[in-house]
Amino acid sequence: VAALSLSACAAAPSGHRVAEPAPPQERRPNIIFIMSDDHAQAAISAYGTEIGKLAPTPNIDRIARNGALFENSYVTNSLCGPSRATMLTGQFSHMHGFTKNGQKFDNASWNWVRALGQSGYQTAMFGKWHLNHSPEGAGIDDWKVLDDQGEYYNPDIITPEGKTRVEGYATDLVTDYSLDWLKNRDPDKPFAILIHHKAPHRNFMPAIRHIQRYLGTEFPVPTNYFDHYDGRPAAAAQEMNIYRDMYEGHDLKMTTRVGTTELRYNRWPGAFERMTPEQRAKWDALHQADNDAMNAAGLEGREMALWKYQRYMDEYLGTVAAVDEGVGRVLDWLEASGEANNTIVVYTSDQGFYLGEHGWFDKRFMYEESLRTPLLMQYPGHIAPGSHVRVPVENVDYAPTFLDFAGLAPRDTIQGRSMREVVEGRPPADWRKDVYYHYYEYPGFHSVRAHYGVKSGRYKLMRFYGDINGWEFYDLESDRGEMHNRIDDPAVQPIVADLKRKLIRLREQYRDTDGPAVGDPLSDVAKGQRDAD
Ligand code: SGN
Ligand code: CA
Repeated sequence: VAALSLSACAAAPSGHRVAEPAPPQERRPNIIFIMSDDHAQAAISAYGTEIGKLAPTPNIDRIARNGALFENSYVTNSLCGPSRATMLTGQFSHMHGFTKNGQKFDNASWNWVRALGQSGYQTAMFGKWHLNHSPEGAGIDDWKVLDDQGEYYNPDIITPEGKTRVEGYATDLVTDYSLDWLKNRDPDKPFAILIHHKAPHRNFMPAIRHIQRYLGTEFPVPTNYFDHYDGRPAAAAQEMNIYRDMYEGHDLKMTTRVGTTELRYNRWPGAFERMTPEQRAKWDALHQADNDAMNAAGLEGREMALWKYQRYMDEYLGTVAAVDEGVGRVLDWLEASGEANNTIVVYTSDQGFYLGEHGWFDKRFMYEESLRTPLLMQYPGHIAPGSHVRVPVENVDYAPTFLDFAGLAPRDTIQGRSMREVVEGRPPADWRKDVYYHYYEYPGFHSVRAHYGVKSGRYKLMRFYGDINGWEFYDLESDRGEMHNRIDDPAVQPIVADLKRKLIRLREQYRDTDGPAVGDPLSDVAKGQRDAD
């Protein structure tokens, strides 16, 4: 019945829908859009990963059980601001203009949340916005956001009234704000709520109750943890090694010596200084024995690198635990509210993240772990429980999907495509086969060079440009870890030529003229740099 009423709604002219709210039995679906920050697919148990077995996410997994898990979900630019702007507008970075963090998103530009609001939805956003100061002017009815990147403990919260420091743990606060809004909203309107957590973003600070959750759990070290980056100059030039580039105090919470709580190098002490004395005392006490043991052992070289990997996993996955609990609280509320059958729930992240693959943390590269992002979606009666979506989707597809489910007409500025048929189990024959990617932020944190590329089935072709100028080619079927750049292998030249043709077509289709043209010779470094500016 719900499906019929939706298509009836979609067929009506848009003016009609705005003026006359649909009768109750034809209510348009609510949308709960939950997003975390830097959450790798590998850290979600529904994805069937080794880490997921040791650090399960039972509540996020409920969404997959109730609905669909996207096996091939990608971002167009693996960085916070660009990805969020893409999700709001349905456009690639070069079209919405937010190519690098630190740029400003024009809140007045079109976004799907405002469009739903204008058509009769009640809308809200809680958590990390990070597109500029706040969502003021973005057409969202109610919001409370974290300041900039947000802090884990006692974060500064920006509301339309101003900025205040609130005591509590960010993930719990964002969940509390969201539930409070859901319980007090206008019951006669459909709603769309954005619940956007800071976790598990750097500097990975778990809630007190989760600090020791994974102490003693031995996580499997990725086989390419000690990668030497042969044949991959951009991978060699990055600054995102766990063992070399993490700040030992800030990121890994390592102390200087046995018996002290004094942290090692900590570039931004504010994250700890803002804790209350009680929080800090508990924090220190819960880390003490493990830190003392590390200092007493006098670890060096390889042993220290392996210790750091385990500590990184403890902290990162510790922050995921609170996100998972928050998702559980929202789903529990939804089930008790009677709205579950008429509500779409989405769980995603602004991009993936490295959990030690290639020795890394952070994201940015077009390699699999950060190109991929988790995506799970439930909508009872429309999405079959336990279904798997295998076709490639990208974060440009979110906005048109929400419009479609809300019965609104698509917009020609949107470059993505509604995933509705895909998720309802009838993917259109002409669905995309190739995934286009473009990363810009260089110079910048972690020194990842600008690059664009295409992923087409088992193959991937990437073009780095600027001061490191070159192509990379991978066959993911024989080289899942992307360790062997076969760009010069004569055997694959026909495939490379085909991928270059695809890349030319994609850049035309999406109107991306940034960076060097596909046909530009590699020696033309200066041109690459000019175009990158
Ligand atoms: C911060 C992090 C970086 C991270 C960027 C971008 N440092 O600067 O490690 O790459 O954010 O992240 S931190 O120690 O200050 O957190 S993003 O999610 O906003 O794109
Ligand atoms: Ca992020």
